[in-house]
Amino acid sequence: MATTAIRTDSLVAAARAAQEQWARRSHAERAAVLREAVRAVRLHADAIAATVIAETGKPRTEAISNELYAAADQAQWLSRNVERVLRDEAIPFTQLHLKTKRAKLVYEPLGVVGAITPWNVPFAIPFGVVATAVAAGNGVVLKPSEHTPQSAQWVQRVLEEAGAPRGLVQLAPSDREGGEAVVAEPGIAKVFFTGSVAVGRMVAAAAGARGCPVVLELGGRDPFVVFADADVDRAVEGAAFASFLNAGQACVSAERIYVERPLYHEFRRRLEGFAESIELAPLVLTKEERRPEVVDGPLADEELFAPVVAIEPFDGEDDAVRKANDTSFGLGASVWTRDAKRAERIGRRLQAGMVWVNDFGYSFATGQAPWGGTKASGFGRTSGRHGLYECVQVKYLDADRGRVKPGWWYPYDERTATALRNALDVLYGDGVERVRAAWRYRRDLVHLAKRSR
Ligand code: TXE
Repeated sequence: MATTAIRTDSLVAAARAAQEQWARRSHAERAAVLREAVRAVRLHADAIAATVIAETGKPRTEAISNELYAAADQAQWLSRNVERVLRDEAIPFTQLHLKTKRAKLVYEPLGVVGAITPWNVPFAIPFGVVATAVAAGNGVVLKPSEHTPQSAQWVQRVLEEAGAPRGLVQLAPSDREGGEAVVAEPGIAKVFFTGSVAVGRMVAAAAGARGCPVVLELGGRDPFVVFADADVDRAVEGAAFASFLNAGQACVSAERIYVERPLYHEFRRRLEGFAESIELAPLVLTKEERRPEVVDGPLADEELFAPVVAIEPFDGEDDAVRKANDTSFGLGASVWTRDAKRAERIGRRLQAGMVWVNDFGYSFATGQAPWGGTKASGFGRTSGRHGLYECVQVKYLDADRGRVKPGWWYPYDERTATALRNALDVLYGDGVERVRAAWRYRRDLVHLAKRSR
């Protein structure tokens, strides 16, 4: 622990040294680095995919679609949008008594942040968190999973090759103690944790003990709700993909399928048939060879993280929503129906951070979509403008020339208190009521105006 703690301290110091000059670069200069990062991801695409496959064994298709596409899209979106999202924002003043005010919101980097990431998506998840934090002007100490340290090295290499200052992205020792040290390190301004609920809560408690904010991207038990009017071919293939992608080792994998009763038996039979055609990679940590399994629901309210999906029928929209929400988790969800109004109606009722319609999970590989959950699945967001907002602190910056003195300053007296009371009806009254108050209290307004000189 002592060794890790010393290294973490020096990692933070090195990241801060780079971050101080990085924070002075313009949004446009930072965006240019993110644009270069897209090129670097493509340049090293095959090597990155090979590293991910070597460390996780995932199929090449998933190493490309779920890792490279997600990273390239994240960097491209950041390069095109970081300036728009984080540029200074003028505050409009419509209040009569503040019409001489000028102020703006400025979005300031946090300094050096910590990222702690899991083994199941070992390049795209750390890349997305780190690229967003860097785009916002921060330095990052990345603590990858102990099972996939090589994939994480590509994150540092791609961003440095793209022009991020050397040292801006530091790699912490990948063991558990490395994670604990990042959380405990006073120089870490915020921790972005992606992982299991149990560890996420420990991290949040440890960070909270020193007043350090966190974003928690935790586990899920996603519902997959199929109405009888759905496109059955698409829903069956979608269910297979959502349930067995990465051999079920995906935070948003479908773990509960609910099918409207008239379609239930046909859907289950076809899903089981389709599942027989799917070859799965061995589980990452145990190397266990598993076949896709469709079992009777409901199961216990625990994240399965395996190629197993529970299926059961439902009767009507309320029953579907009740069953889908009957879990402590709330990460993703999907609704399958040809009725767009119903899809939105159900989607609004599902307790989840992300609801896909006649599709699953694709927004992970889109830079514009926020990613994250609710309930036990965590809080805060990575990706998109909400992900950028998590990486800054917003400051209200005034710019008053000091020519008008507020009427409510000292000296206090009854005359002024009464004038202020009456001015309330003038400033916040509606329509005619406001005009009448202005006439009735015109001497009070003159009194306040004289005090403001
Ligand atoms: O998680 P763990 P894993 C979730 C997924 C599943 C888990 C799988 O749902 O629950 O991640 O990944 C480090 N202090 N998501 O097994 O064990 C550990 O070394 C500090 C959700 O890796 O929680 C690793 O780097 N750090 C996600 C990281 O924490 C500690 C998408 C996660 O480890 C630590 C993908 C400690 N005490 C997977 N103990 C989403 N919601 O988007 C361990 N670590």
